[in-house]
Amino acid sequence: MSPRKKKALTSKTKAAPAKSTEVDSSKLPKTTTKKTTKTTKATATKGKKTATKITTKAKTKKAVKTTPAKEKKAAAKKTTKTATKKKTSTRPKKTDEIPNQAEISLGMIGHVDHGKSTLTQALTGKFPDTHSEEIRRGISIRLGYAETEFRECVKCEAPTKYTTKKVCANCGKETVLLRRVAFVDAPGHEVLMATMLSGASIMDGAILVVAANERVPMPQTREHLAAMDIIGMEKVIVCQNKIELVTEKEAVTNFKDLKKFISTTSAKKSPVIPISAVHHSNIDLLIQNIEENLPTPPRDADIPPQMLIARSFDVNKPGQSPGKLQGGVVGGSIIQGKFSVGDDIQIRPGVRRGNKYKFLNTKIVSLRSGFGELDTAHPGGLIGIGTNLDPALTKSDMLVGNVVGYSDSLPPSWDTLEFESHLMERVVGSESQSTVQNIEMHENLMLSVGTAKTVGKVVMAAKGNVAVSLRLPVCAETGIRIAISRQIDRRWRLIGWGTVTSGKEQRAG
Ligand SMILES: Nc1nc2c(ncn2[C@@H]2O[C@H](COP(=O)(O)OP(=O)(O)OP(=O)(O)O)[C@@H](O)[C@H]2O)c(=O)[nH]1
Ligand SMILES: [Mg+2]
Ligand SMILES: [Zn+2]
Repeated sequence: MSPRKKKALTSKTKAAPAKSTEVDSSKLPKTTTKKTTKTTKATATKGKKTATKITTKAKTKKAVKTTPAKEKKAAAKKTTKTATKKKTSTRPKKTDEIPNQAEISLGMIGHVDHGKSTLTQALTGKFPDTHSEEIRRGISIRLGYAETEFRECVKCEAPTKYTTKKVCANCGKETVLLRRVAFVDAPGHEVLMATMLSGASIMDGAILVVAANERVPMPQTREHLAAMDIIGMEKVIVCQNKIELVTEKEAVTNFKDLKKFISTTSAKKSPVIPISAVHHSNIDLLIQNIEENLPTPPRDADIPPQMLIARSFDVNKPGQSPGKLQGGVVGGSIIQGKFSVGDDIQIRPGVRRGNKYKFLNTKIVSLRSGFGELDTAHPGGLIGIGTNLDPALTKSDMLVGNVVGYSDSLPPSWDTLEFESHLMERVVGSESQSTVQNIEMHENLMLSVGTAKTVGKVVMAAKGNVAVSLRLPVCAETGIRIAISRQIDRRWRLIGWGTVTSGKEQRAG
């Protein structure tokens, strides 16, 4: 599958074009907050037993002690592999060869409360839940985002040599930059599946975080991994987290259960790394595994560029004088090609005018990544594009789900989308795992297409060929994969995927 096809999927909760399906965070069951407290308590009590074991630098070694024997062997094997690999490797790269942006975006996926945001923080130094509602509830609601540098100490051995720090904690030597990496932290709560799917469309690989102190698999462990299956993403590393909360025997049992579970999924070849995100244990081993198993995908800079919008803003302060007003900013992931300052761009499906949508035409005024300003931006991480659009059009994520490109090479925007449907056997995201029923005429489905999500009514359902009349148009190439969700017990559940075949194009606005 082409990278474009592989990545094409999905939607975003905050997407203005999908108000009807938006999750009202105030309706999230409060039990989660309780659960979080419980986990934290467990950390404080059970964790105490091992707290003496896992402190300071001895942490890593001690934590490795709790590592199931099998994995230890695997880790040892990996270490030797790196050592031999190094002879032929061109690394370490020189810092000045590395562009001023992340070169790969990795997703944090998995069941609620299993430690995705904590691991994002351990890897990047930034806790991704920054919104007051997220802090109050102790869960992620939006897609989180953070960037880091993977570095290595040329003096130390693997895995200790892998770090995100500029100075080696082991020997004090300055470390060398390997890669700039971005993390897209998905929320794990079951009602936020659409947001996870939106994030999945901009991931080049993923880390599945699974708590060692819960049974395997929990529903969203299954559902998030199913989403990876759907987009054909095999680049997954599994982290067995909260390892310090369980005994060695429990860790081994949980590890075996985890291996058994992933053996039935596309992550069957994925390494499983025992870690403790709160104690930063085995983070070096995880970085080593990411470096070895999740390489930067090959990119073709010469094909027409496309960016999936994941955020959009008005960066002006209230009361800004009109002369100083800055144009609207859109943030997203470039999935192919490259954009440069000065490019004329189009945004599809654009904005609503009466009962139609109108494409937006504008110019790239500036390009920015978390690492600084750019003249040209390539795939990898989130890129902010400054435009000369009226900022009222971009404020509050209004353009999330849109696609940016050149007017003569953007895919069509569809009012009705036709696709070949492939349904899963079971609704993996629910406890009951009920059987997935066939798609029926007139039923409502939610389609995740790139970062867009759109609800629509089925207007054709024959032998796996389905057409959905969309409430909000979506821009999509034929041949790409989309995720199909159905409302079951008032929750949108992933039921399968579709390959876009054709449709009815958006009426020109
Ligand atoms: N003991 C222990 N607790 C952890 C570990 N990692 C995370 N936690 C705790 O688990 C709880 C949930 O962690 P988060 O990182 O918010 O989990 P999450 O997967 O991002 O949750 P959602 O985004 O809401 O799905 C918090 O109380 C963390 O402190 C760990 O390695 N050990
Ligand atoms: Mg989180
Ligand atoms: Zn060192």
